[in-house]
Amino acid sequence: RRAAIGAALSVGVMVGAAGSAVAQDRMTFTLATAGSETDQRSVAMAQVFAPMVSEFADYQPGYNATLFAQGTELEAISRGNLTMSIASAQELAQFFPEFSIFATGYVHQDAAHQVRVFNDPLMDPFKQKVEDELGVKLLSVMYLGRRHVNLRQSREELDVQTPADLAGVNLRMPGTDAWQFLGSALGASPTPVAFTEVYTALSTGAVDGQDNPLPTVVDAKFYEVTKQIALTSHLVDLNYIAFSKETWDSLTADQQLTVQRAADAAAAWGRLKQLDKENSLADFIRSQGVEIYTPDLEAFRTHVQAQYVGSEFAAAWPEGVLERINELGN
Ligand code: KDO
Repeated sequence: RRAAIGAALSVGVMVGAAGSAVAQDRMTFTLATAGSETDQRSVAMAQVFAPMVSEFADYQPGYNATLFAQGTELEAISRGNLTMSIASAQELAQFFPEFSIFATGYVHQDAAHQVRVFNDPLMDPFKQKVEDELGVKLLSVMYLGRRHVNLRQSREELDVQTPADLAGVNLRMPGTDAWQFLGSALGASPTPVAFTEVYTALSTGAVDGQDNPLPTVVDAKFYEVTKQIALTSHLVDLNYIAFSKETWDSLTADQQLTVQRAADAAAAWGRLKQLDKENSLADFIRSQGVEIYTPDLEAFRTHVQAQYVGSEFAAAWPEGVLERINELGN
């Protein structure tokens, strides 16, 4: 009986919102990502998010940056041309420099730490600002994984133990300031290349290497065009499920709750899948002729962290936030 009343009420709301006697038009949630269809975040959205919102919305993903170029998605949402994206902290830092704290090397410790940080009140002013000034709601945090240095050179040609070993290495990093800074902080010479161009850049030798988590190395087949991975774990990388505030405001309270739950469920499902892949893919990559080894992590951590101290990035971090993030760690 409760359910029947609930259904009647929501039909009533829909009729009211549509301003006519017929049921409200279905909505379309369009998502743009540079990721592939088989990327676990894409799979999570298609298999978990989409069915959960299917009562009132059709989910329409555009993969491989076919809808919008990598890094332009947030602006597209802001302008009302896109509903959703899988946004990075580095992209948000283009608008709000303080977001670089979440894009800084060796800050997040693992997937669980990312979730604790995202759900902590420390995030509230960050989320609020993005909502107020960009018209974008950050619904949930997705796990991309531990980024490592993946090179064309064999280990015999270049054994990466410390940042000094990356001197002069032309390392592809995504194209924003925060990413490029991280590349320099690792000791390399960073070059911006869009994700969809990385395979070609590696195969032609336009770059010496790239950095991404193991599941991405497999999904994008970077193992075909590289010879080694130094497990630097320099960034435990995340993405936010970004959603148009305008679309959000047009939803009923019930629909908002459903969208929020669907985003959280997709993020949780994708996180487990990605962690699982991360833990099991090394053997496959090795079988493809790529050497995987652990460099001097202390040397990398110390060097990378030292580059951020006193940097223009650190100057934008609100007081106490780094300390709070560290408190939420292990
Ligand atoms: C990349 O360009 O290396 C990166 O991993 C950056 C991430 O923030 C994310 O956007 C990702 O690409 C794309 O979704 C493709 O996997």
